[in-house]
Amino acid sequence: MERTFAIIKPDAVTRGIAGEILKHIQTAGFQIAAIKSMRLTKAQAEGFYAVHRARPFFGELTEFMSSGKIIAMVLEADNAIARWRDTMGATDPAKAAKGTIRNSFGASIQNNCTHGSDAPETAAFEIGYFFAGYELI
Ligand code: 3AN
Repeated sequence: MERTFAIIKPDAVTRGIAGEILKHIQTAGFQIAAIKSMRLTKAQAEGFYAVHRARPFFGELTEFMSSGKIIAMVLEADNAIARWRDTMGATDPAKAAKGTIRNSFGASIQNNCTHGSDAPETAAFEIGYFFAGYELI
């Protein structure tokens, strides 16, 4: 069993489609090992996306991620990191495969409904950024 970190982003929560995305997650065979709803401050969003600090969209991205509530999750499955990225689809919803979350619900590269860790090291950092050890028992 592998763990990955996932977010239902503010665009999806605001549109009231978090339930549909959770259903998609469960149908795809993930166990939800931990889940919480919260609103990030700008500084917390900047810390989370620190690897993207030099990118031109960093300000816009962290504004967006702190613009409303998110749902943060730890997902568990065999090969969870790659499987969750396949379930989400490509970053750009227009390029995401049919049936993926981003293709079904995403509006733009920024407003693409979900986040997923891209490697074991990022999963470890991201899970630790959002969840304490006692929340993951
Ligand atoms: P992914 O989330 O698919 O791993 P990354 O890591 O390249 O994609 O980008 C992180 C987040 O930054 C994306 N989920 C998206 O919201 C945002 N993003 C990526 N590229 C752009 C862009 N060109 N313009 C605006 N936002 C972007």
